[in-house]
Amino acid sequence: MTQDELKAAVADAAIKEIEPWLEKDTVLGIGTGSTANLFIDRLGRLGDRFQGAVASSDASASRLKAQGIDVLELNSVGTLPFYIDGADEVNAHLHMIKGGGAALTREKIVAACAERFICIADGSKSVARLGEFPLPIEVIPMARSYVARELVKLGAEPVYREGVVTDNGNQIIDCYEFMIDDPEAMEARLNNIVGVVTNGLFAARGADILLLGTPKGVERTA
Ligand code: ABF
Repeated sequence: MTQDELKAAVADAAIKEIEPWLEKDTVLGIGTGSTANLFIDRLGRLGDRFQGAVASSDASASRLKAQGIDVLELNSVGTLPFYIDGADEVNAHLHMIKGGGAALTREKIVAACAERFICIADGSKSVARLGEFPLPIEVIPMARSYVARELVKLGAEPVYREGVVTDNGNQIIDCYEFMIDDPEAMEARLNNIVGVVTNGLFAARGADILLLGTPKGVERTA
């Protein structure tokens, strides 16, 4: 199976996962990226079964609207029953690295409001130890060099993602050569650097359900 077929399989599995829970007033949290896009494309046919969705990026909001799904402001809704999103890496504890698409801040905010986070990913995203994928950090532009120096002290090789401006008007630094032994501790430590808006470790609030696409089928871990 190709990687795209594996992504499609987990998007189908996520639809099956949420479908029994949909009610007229349900608002879903929806992530960003190619796997989330495949999920959005399948969500359209269920559009009359739930109220709408909160999106973690402008790109996902546009795609949801194209499927006829109402996009709501997070501040106008309460707790979301589900947040469905992809990941760049996920470990056995369902801790993740996210943010390859630069949407990490809104992803973390929407995930925080969700009762259950469903991570949908093809098997290549499953790792024993997080960090092979460069960890993204969203920073306030004027703090970029300061934050980069602090990241070097932690052992990372920070690289400014040139030309990228986040939906929040900030910049991204990617941390290379930064293998992470204790994701929860590192997430908190990175949050403490002044000028960091969000780091791409999703460990304090990891996934609750992982749907992983493998050639043998979709593996479900909860
Ligand atoms: C979002 O999309 C990001 O947090 C992550 O960077 C990325 C995964 O993308 P894809 O599904 O295209 O691999 O979930």
